[in-house]
Amino acid sequence: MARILIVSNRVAPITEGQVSTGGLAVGVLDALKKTGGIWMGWNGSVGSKSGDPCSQDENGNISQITWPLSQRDYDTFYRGFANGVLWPAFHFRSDLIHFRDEDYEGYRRVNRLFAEQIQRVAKPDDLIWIHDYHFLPLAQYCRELGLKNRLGLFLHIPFPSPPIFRTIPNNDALARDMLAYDLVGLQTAGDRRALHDYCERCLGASSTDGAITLDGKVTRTGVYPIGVCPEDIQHLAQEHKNSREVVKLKSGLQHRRLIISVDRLDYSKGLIERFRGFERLLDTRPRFRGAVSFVQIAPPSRTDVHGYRSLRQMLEQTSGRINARWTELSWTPIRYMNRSFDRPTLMSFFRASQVGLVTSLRDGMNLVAKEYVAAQSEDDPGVLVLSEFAGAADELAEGALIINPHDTSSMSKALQAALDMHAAERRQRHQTMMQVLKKNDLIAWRERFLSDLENPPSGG
Ligand code: ADQ
Repeated sequence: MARILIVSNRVAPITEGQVSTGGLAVGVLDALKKTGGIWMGWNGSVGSKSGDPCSQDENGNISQITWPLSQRDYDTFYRGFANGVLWPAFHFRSDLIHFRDEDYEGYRRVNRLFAEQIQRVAKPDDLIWIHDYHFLPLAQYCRELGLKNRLGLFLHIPFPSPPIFRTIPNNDALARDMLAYDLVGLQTAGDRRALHDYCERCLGASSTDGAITLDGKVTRTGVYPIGVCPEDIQHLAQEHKNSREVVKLKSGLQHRRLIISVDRLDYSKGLIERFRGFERLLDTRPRFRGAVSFVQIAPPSRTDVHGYRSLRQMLEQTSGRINARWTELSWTPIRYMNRSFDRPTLMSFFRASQVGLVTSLRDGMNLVAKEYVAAQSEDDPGVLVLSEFAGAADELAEGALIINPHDTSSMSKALQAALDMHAAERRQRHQTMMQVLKKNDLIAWRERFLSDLENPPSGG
């Protein structure tokens, strides 16, 4: 197979074979570990000049090439356009769009810089796999520099419906540039349909199931739901089930049942709705008072981006209010922690809990849902309560209890059903979901994408 060159905005440092929080970093690292290759992008620091100094670190079979961003590029490209315009719009929150011309110019400038960095490293046969919404126009800049490599984009987040995509200033230029990729991969069939619809209706492109054609150029599209490595997770969770952190968690619970949620602190994850759903459970079903604890782990992210700070305040207020209302001398209903845990600890927390609660208002996939299922014991598994608006619901609908996170009373009913569910039904549902996770694991995701990128259909 050709050498693989992966480009993502942030290249996370690898310590002891792991990267920090974030679905993309976890997915990319696990995918690269098996094949080896180059991983290029921002090193997370803000320097005086973007792209300089460029450093290279070797980590087993993975070579990481990284550079800083200037303050101006960080403010405009990262904070401004990528996370202040594209992230909210792609999560159907046009109301949170904060557009400024200089941010859009910064977004384009940084995409051009990334194209130059790729040009310096790429060999003619490399497969270039670019990740996420930070780089919608990157292939176009690579082509302008004369790169002939096959270029693929995987979008980790949803693609919004056409009326919402149209709220993004310069949406037509962005979508045209996206079509410079050879392959655009999406998480779900719905995301792909939305991209095709937009290109047909707003750009006048023609489209078939697997391709979009504009001005004679054909761009393939495909659905590649990102997966996890279920055996690795099972193993981690099992191995650490009596770790110091788990013992501490359990001793704090004093044999109470546990509902767990883990997310980056982001408005797309439906955290407020979730707190309200749990509150409704306590309100309407008194037998759970004092008998169930809810642990929410949510490390802050993008604290300097518009909207995130106020969300954090709202969450503190809501959890504080609920706790003030229900706490007893020996029981605190919500334990809300703004911190991250290492992967083995997190997986063993999943295994120690009876319910995994995922309430995204929009989510490309949601790896936490899949990790929760993979971490369970086969004999006595917990139940996944999952939002219909997470991409994972397409695959896990048969085994999870599916909810609409805006419907507080149905969320509390689902929580009750999960907490009361008999072992036989839990095992049945768990088995169903494990079959899907094993079939569509992270390796399958990587191989399907790279094979489609490397082998265009005849004539493509
Ligand atoms: P995210 O929005 O980051 O990912 P998600 O898919 O849930 O969301 O991935 C988060 C990852 O970070 C998981 O692997 C989780 O275990 C880890 N994590 C979260 N909180 C943590 C904590 N407190 N401590 C340690 N680890 C933590 C984006 C898209 C998703 C898509 C992924 C992958 O928004 O929709 O599923 O990319 O494509």
